[in-house]
Amino acid sequence: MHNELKITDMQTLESNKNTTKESTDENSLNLPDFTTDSYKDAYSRINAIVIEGEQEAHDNYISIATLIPNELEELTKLAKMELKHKRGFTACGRNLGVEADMVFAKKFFSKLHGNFQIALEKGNLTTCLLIQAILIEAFAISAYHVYIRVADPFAKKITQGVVKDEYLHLNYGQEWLKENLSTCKEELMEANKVNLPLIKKMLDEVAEDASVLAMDREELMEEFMIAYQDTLLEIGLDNREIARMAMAAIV
Ligand code: PL3
Ligand code: FE2
Ligand code: FE2
Repeated sequence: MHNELKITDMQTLESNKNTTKESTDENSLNLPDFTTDSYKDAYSRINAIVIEGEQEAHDNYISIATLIPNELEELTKLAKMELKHKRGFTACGRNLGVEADMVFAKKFFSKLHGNFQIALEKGNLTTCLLIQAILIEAFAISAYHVYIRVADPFAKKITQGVVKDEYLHLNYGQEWLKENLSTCKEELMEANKVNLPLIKKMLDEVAEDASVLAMDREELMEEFMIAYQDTLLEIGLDNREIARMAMAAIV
């Protein structure tokens, strides 16, 4: 119950923030030219990353269900949303006449994908949830928020729908980790230490292409840290623990 309220509050906050930002952008006509070769070239990689990310997210929720069989129905629901997201972003690329560079995207996710697979094999549910439901979802949320402000009208509408779902996914992981914090804290910290630096690396890797789409690197980092820290606070970690975890990104 408390949880549902929280989602609503967050969305209200976020959408308020977006409205302000968006109207500023539109007023100043600050949107990029979506038809240039340089825009399309950058979009072919960014779009592929998002498509691959949504597909892997689907696969990861299905995999997580093998570790929590009594959550199969809920996790299948989350997984299905990811395929819908994938279809949405595929349409965004098609709409701009861009072919997604899927080879690039597979490589982009490979390290994180590998770590998820190892955790899955070992039955390390906490690590799987941290990677997919916290780190990847917070990354997606930050990217989509920034993208919505500078997207073409077609993609903007689709991304607005998607980002709402991503909060449900983040929330799913958050609630499980909150309920099990006493037994999963150590694994959570360790998994974070290994995987947060990968997210930071991925953000650095995508920054140049993102800037061609008028997405600012600092803004991406800021949005990521907001989603990440909020979630850790909800899980029940204190400020010192959160600071320690966040520090893993800079060392
Ligand atoms: C989980 O539901 C989805 C995971 C996707 C990961 C997305 C990473 C985003 C990288 C930066 C992309 C900017 C957004 C552009 C959208 C076409
Ligand atoms: Fe998604
Ligand atoms: Fe998601």
